[in-house]
Amino acid sequence: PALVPAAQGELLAANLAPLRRRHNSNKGSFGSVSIIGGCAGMGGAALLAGRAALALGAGKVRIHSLDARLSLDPLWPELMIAPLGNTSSLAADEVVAIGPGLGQSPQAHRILASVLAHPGALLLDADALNLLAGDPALQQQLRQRPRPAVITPHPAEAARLLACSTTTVQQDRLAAVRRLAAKLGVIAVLKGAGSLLCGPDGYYRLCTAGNAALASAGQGDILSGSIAALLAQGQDETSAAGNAVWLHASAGDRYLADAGGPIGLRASSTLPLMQQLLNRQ
Ligand code: NPW
Ligand code: AMP
Ligand code: MG
Repeated sequence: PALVPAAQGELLAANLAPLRRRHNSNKGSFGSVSIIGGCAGMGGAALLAGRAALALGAGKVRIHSLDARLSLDPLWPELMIAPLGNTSSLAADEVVAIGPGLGQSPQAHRILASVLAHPGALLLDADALNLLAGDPALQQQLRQRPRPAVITPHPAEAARLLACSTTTVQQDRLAAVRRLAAKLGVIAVLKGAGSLLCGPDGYYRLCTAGNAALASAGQGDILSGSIAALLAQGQDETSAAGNAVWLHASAGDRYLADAGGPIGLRASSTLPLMQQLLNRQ
């Protein structure tokens, strides 16, 4: 068991049983995900998040890319890719993950402001968090959401949101994640060695799995898509974030054991390891 309440000491294993599938289910049973990101030069981040959402079982995945040239993932043609339109095209019940490769342009800022009003499940990562850090009005909008969003900052993104240094975040990671969850009214995941999850009510858990094999470009984008997939399959925000963190970290541990060391795990190659863990539960 790798998700433990950090203080109380009671052990909690990841709970993936609700993801088992009925024999007569169909793709509509497993929800829709929209990934918003992928500006010029960072299309890969949105593709990684989209691939992760598909790989972890979302029924349908669409990438809304800021780069109009990105229209197909030839290796994963199952992914739908549309140029960024307006957010009225998002269905109320779909899961929206915004941020991977989003950039911080005025267009990105505008789309983030309108996406914060999305009534369905919402995840903010990467540049969505950087934009949020610079705009108290967006933070207020986030706090007022009836359904709390999930945010997944790495330590530098957390520091920007808290207006402190990365060192301060890392010196007391639990205090940092608690402050983030309370300040923004969200379920916050503070990523890095020993990822921490904290809800706005102060509930928190520590992930003891994971290792430096995961310290490579795109791993955060994989985590975002994975959380979105579990949300699309009906898990609540805390369960989806906790289970995806556990699957991702444990896939890193599986790689370390199989490869005999932490070097060389590409973010894309984490997905089959996560699929195995998910299906064998
Ligand atoms: P250092 O170097 O230690 O001072 P940024 P980003 C720190 C997209 N991507 N513990 C560390 O600082 C993303 O989606 C696109 C401590 C590090 O150098 C974003 O939209 C890809 N410190 C955009 O790029 C693949 C830690 O933060 C700095 C830490 C920018 O995101 C890559 C980097 O943070 C990427 O996902 C830790 N555990 N982790 C693509 N293929 O298209 C991070 N830091 O400046 O926010 O940049 O994370 O690369
Ligand atoms: P990002 O920095 O957004 O690409 O996210 C990196 C992902 O890899 C997060 O899920 C981190 O928790 C994970 N990760 C990176 N380095 C480590 C590490 N040394 N130990 C455990 N997990 C890590
Ligand atoms: Mg990231």
